[in-house]
Amino acid sequence: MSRLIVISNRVATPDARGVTGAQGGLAGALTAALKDHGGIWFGWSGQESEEEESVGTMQLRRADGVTTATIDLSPRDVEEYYNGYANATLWPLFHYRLDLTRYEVETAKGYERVNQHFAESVTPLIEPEDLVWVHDYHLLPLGERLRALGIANRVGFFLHIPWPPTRLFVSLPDHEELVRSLLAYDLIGFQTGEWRESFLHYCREELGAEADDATGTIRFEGKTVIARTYPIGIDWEHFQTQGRTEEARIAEQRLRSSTRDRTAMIGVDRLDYSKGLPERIDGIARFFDQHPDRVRDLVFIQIAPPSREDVKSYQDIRALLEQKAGQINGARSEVDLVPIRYVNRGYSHAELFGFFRAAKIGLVTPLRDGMNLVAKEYVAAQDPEDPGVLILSRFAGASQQLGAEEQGALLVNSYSPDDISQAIRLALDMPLSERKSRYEAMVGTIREDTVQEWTRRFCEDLAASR
Ligand code: ADQ
Repeated sequence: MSRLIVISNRVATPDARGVTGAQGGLAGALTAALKDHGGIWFGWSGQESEEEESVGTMQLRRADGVTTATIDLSPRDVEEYYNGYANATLWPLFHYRLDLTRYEVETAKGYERVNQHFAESVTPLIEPEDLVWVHDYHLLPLGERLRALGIANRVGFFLHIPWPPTRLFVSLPDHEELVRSLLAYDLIGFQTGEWRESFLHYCREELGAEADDATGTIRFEGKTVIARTYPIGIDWEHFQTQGRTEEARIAEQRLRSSTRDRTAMIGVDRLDYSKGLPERIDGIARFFDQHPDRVRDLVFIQIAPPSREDVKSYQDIRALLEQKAGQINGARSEVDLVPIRYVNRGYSHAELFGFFRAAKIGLVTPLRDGMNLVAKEYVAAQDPEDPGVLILSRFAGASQQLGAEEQGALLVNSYSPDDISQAIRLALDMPLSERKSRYEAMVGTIREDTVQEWTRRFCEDLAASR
């Protein structure tokens, strides 16, 4: 078996592994794949160096059978590449938020510079037979940079977020250059058919490439690339193990005893405008307006740890959310009742399991999301004999797997307060038999299409890509 070189913006170093966040399942799965294949995980350490320029000092560490290699970035690189082009240009644009997308020549240059720096740093670590797997929007042009440095290996790329429709994507000044650079990969993976379709559409319409929908084969200027879908899943076994811990039991108990005879409804998200949090609060407010007699039936718990706090749009969303939650609580609270609990911190997966289990409604309403693993975790934490109801945005990649007609999740238009309000009412009143049948329609794919399966499929296809 070939060795595997994983390259991503951040690396789950041994001491940070499995703490919280997307890192949890993904880090576990990539670590397992690295153990099987042997190899190295390369990326940014998360540290800023003292130097003006990012210099090539690399930290190599080996623990639990996995080698990680990290570099520090200069403050300027962090500002231009990470806070700038990645998170203030590509992230909003790829989540269809042209209104928040900033186009700055300086940050675009910083992005190019750091990709070049990544390529130069990782190249000496790559051996001729290695499989190279690059992750996410921070590193779109990395494949081309590696090729320019003589890397002839099979190199694959996976995009964790949506690919935007062509009409939006062309607003990026260097859209063509970026896509041309992507065609240096052998295999490009997307979360869903919708994002893959948008990418093929761009290649066909804007580049004049030959792109076959059925096979995903793109031919352009003598190059052949394959675009496929690999919907990411959760680490089912690990999550269930977490669910059996004392920590999970205590968390479940805490939530149950503090909500008593009310139905707990839960939202768990990184604090990010793509997650539709203010719109969600508007939906809940609409529910209370339409059903004032039911204010006492429901407690909404929103867990949202801050993220990317150096980016202005993230500071704005936080302020807006606090204001909206405050308004409803001001208008609807009683001495013994606060309808919305808004918690600004992260929890372990064991605790989240407990909270999900105690909450009879899971409210997952992003405005746009590559996949959304919280939706899958919510279902995975339910008691099969008395499962809760998942309300899921039709704009999350996960809706394509979990939201078949009249089955699985209750799908909503996350921009519509009326839609959210109606789904909450349906969920509150849903009989056990329907809750069970909807749960059963979702749980099979979540149990089977795990993050391990996702890793295995991608690596297998990459190995077979030439
Ligand atoms: P994210 O945008 O971070 O990921 P998501 O898929 O929901 O979104 O993953 C979040 C992870 O973080 C989940 O495992 C969740 O449990 C965890 N998490 C969230 N809030 C937490 C909290 N308060 N405490 C602890 N853990 C918390 C990006 C894309 C997604 C895509 C993933 C994986 O935006 O669309 O599904 O990558 O590819």
